[in-house]
Amino acid sequence: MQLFQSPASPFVRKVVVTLHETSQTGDVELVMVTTTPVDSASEILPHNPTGKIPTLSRPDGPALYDSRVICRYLDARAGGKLYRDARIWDTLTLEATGDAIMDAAVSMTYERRVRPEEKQFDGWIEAQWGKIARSLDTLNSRWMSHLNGPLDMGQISVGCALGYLDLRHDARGWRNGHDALTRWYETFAQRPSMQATRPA
Ligand SMILES: N[C@@H](CCC(=O)N[C@@H](CS)C(=O)NCC(=O)O)C(=O)O
Repeated sequence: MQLFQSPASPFVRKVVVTLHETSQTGDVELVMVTTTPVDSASEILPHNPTGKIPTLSRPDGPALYDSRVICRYLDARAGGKLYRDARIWDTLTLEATGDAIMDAAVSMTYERRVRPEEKQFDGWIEAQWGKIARSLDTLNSRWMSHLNGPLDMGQISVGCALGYLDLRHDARGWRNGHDALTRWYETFAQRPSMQATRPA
């Protein structure tokens, strides 16, 4: 299988962390691409019409996208320990929360890096940060018991989202007012899967 990827993408990191956590790194070749909302990588388009990463091509069926589909596929392929039936709705909602932080944070990055300066919209960027700030409050106040439980895809998504905030939006200081989440992330970020996928 081939994973179209770029190491700075938090959505890609979810997938690669999942490969590590399920001992499948040897089954997937990582193919580096550069793709943006206004310039899709041509290598991806035959597999994924949206041009987005991560995209996983596989020999026995159509390519898979987006990260939620790929992670669930890889987990099922490895025996299914990251989406446990007993708490599936919580796991999926936590994964969606991590993904929503990534969506907003990646959008903020694109606004500054891809959109021409004269068209950039500060109010829109602040509204994206508002989504992130509210999500951080919710994680810190309602989700710590789940985050501190057995490893699942919700935790992986939140861990990758927080890692991306450090990478691209460090100046926002996401840790302020989120002590429990900060403590959890300090430990989670030490996992070998997270250490092996740290963006440069
Ligand atoms: N919902 C998608 C989001 C993927 C995504 O937005 N990836 C970004 C890179 S971080 C991308 O490919 N951007 C190019 C584009 O928007 O066309 C997922 O979970 O995989």
